[in-house]
Amino acid sequence: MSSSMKENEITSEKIFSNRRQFINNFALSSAGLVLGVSAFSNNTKALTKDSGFTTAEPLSSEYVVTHHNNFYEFSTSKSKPAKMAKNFNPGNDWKVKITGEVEKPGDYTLEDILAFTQNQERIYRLRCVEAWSMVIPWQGFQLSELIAKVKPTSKARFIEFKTLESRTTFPGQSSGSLGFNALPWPYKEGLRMDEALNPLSFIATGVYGKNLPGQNGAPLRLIVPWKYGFKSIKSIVSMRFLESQPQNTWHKSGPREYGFYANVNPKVDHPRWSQARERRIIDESFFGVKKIDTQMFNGYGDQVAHMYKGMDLVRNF
Ligand SMILES: Nc1nc2c(c(=O)[nH]1)N[C@H]1C(S)=C(S)[C@@H](COP(=O)(O)O)O[C@H]1N2
Ligand SMILES: [Mo]
Repeated sequence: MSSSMKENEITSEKIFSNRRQFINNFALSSAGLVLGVSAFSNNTKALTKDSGFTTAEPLSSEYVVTHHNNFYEFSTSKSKPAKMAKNFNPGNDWKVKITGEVEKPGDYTLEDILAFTQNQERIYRLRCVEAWSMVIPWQGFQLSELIAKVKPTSKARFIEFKTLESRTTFPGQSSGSLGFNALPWPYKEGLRMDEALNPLSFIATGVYGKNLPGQNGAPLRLIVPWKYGFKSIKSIVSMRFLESQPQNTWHKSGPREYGFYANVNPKVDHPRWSQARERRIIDESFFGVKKIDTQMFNGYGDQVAHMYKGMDLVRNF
């Protein structure tokens, strides 16, 4: 097959994804445009299935996305992070320290990173391990673009991510505030290199067209939509490229309950609750929501199942 043909395929996918973005904005903008959506709906579905970069499902409202959060550095309450993050507005001088098995280690500012990555929108399902979910329009860039820039060595097989550690910014990191330490700080997460390079792996710098608010992990956070929400680490200050699998915070705090892989899997229950179904949160009626079936890999199997071929997903939960 000629390389020009490949190029054509890439171009047409870009056009399609912009078109889908247009469709989704269209769908949001006013009720009068419902007609436009149905005219394209067949197309939207086919493309959704192909790329996973968007979905035709109803979006969770901006209000719930920014007022029902898990961010234990602030608080273990879902509603408090939005209030407590009011003064947490990091800017473009935020630094991400990149170390380990890379040819180009260094302190990269958000401004540097934004200059060599392409801004995109991704509409993803987010499935929390606590069995609730949302559909969220993120803006940001594909993680693989950042990885390509820092040039991992042939030894790099995993990446460890860390969240900012600062008791002044994050009262939840002081044992005094809760009477106990909710988690071992700083919050850490990890991905295998092929997972990190998967086109679905995304770094969000915005949501609903605005800079990421503090409570959602300002100024940049990971989004890995086929994994439980706790993998999508917030307010990242470091990325370490490693030969061996790093420890992740939730696995460390409860190894029987939370694994390293944390792929969404309706057949593998949490020891204390079922993972077969989830509460889809769309608007402020947080608990008056419909329950839906949880999908394997959160519905992203076409994009990610190949990475786990031959792996025991019960043992590697
Ligand atoms: N640093 C950090 N990252 C975190 C968390 C956290 O407490 N601290 N919570 C995780 C969990 S459990 C979920 S479900 C998502 C929630 O993201 P959201 O508040 O933007 O919806 O963030 C994840 N990332
Ligand atoms: Mo979560």
